[in-house]
Amino acid sequence: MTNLTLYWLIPKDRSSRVRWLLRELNVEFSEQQMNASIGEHRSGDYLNINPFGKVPAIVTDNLTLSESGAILLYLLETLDTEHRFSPRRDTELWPIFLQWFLWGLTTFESAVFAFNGNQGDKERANLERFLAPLDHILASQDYLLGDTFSAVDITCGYDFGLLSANYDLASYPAVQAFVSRVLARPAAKSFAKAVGWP
Ligand SMILES: N[C@@H](CCC(=O)N[C@@H](CS)C(=O)NCC(=O)O)C(=O)O
Repeated sequence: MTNLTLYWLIPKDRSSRVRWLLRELNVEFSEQQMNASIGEHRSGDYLNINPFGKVPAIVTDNLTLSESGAILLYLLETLDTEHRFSPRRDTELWPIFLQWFLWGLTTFESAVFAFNGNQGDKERANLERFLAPLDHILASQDYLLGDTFSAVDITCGYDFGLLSANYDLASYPAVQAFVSRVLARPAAKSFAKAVGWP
């Protein structure tokens, strides 16, 4: 893939997922940061890239694509040919990968955003219903798919990074260790810094 440009707004927006995977894949890319304060993403040329005025988006020589999940799946399909970050399609792990991938982009992401937006009892309870079973799962495995890091640890790791800025994970030690493990990866460095992870 040649001449990939990643469009983004602020260091912890969802472009972090894309940047993280691109770095894991060792792909060279350019970045185009837009000025959120003047609404650069909601006007002018960017609306030709994403008419909804949302980031992230990527532009390559022959493709324009938005939605962080779609971009990740596309990058995996085209660049992760050795399946270092996603299982082969003919294995039992593939549907489980999809389950976690979409859980991180929908169910869990909305619980985290709701909690970060309004740290009320209802939002906290909704979040903790996920953290308790997750802690149980991660007590016996290092990553969401098992022993091996994969792109679902990026979709969900992004959510955890955002959450960790507002929520003390100490009551969920296996989750806390997982977050620490994935955010310590060199490819996650700029995102970890943006969310204040030590
Ligand atoms: N489901 C989309 C969500 C995109 C989204 O809401 N992006 C935010 C930044 S993380 C955005 O563009 N906000 C600016 C705005 O809505 O004006 C994805 O995963 O890419």
